[in-house]
Amino acid sequence: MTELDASTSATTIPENRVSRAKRQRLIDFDILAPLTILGVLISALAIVIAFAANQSNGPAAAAAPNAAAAGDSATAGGYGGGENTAPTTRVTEEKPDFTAKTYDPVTKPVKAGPKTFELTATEKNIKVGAKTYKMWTFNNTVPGPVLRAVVGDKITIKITNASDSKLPHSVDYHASRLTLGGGHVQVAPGKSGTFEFTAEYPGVFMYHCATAPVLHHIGMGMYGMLIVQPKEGFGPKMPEYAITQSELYASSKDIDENRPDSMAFNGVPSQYAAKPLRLPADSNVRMFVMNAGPSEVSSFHVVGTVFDRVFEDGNPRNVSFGRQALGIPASGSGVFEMQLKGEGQFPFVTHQFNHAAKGAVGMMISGDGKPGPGGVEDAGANGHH
Ligand SMILES: [Cu+2]
Repeated sequence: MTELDASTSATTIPENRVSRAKRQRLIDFDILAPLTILGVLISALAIVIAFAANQSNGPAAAAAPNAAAAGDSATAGGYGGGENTAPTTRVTEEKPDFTAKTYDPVTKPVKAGPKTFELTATEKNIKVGAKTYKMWTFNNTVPGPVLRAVVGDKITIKITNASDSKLPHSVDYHASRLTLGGGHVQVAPGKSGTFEFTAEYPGVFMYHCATAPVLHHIGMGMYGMLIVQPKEGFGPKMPEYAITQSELYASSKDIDENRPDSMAFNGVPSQYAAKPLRLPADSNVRMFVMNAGPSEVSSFHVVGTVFDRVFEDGNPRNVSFGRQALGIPASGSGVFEMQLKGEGQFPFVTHQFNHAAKGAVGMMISGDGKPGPGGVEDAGANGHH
């Protein structure tokens, strides 16, 4: 059983808070290298079937009639590839439209009831650290806003595509059981669309653009997190953070060939190493962690503690105890509860350290951050004392 103690939890997080209005950010990265391969295999199979049956249908029509009927321009609703739409070179000398600010990771429980979530797809030049990237976003942030609901809530999605966009965009909610996750609503520039679903399972769910090729739309920044609380809540009250890991790529070729130039928690590499999350001494913490990918795996770990409880994919029924790390596949997630004992420094990382070195690293500081008892002593001339 967990040893979490609600009495030691803090109700507020003193630093690093940004107003709720500024909490909307999105980076949409993609998930779909394996599906691209699958799409190729399915297409190849379809060609064989079509040939054998002497049909004149294209492979997509033979392999995925429902997707074709949905009117999407790409095979398998955009999940099987599609024409290259991402910029050949993303890192640009053009003037940025704005600089990515520190993404507020603080999230709080919500009450049950109908929810309406509005997302606006935009195409912007965003300065991230030293570079300016061409990005596609939800609500001008990467990741998009952290959304929160309760099991049983009726959720209405309104998706608008900015009038100065060049491409159609859309959104696929992994928490839904709709056709294409809602991606059947493809929205042209200057238009809006809507759909509804009911959240059936608790968890930490990805949403992302579902316009072909999905790999590029996620790789360009169109993704975010929807937390669905269990009706009874996740557990004792404590500070909560939402963290999304993702990859940043310098070109469409790098997206296709999986060569990230940097990695990030919440869109900006190393932002919480530069501005640590500060908590009182002995705080319990609950982290909602999702891996947006599009193509890499996260090995989430917090240095200096052990996870009391981990809910894989965010569902409390998928609980395990005393964990050091959780492998999080692209679009996977977890809820992590832990205690930051005493006062000290607690880095959070992907323990796949080539990615931590590229920016998937952050820091929590409890109390004054100074270490507790213990330290280095001089061993003396004879090597012991
Ligand atoms: Cu898109």
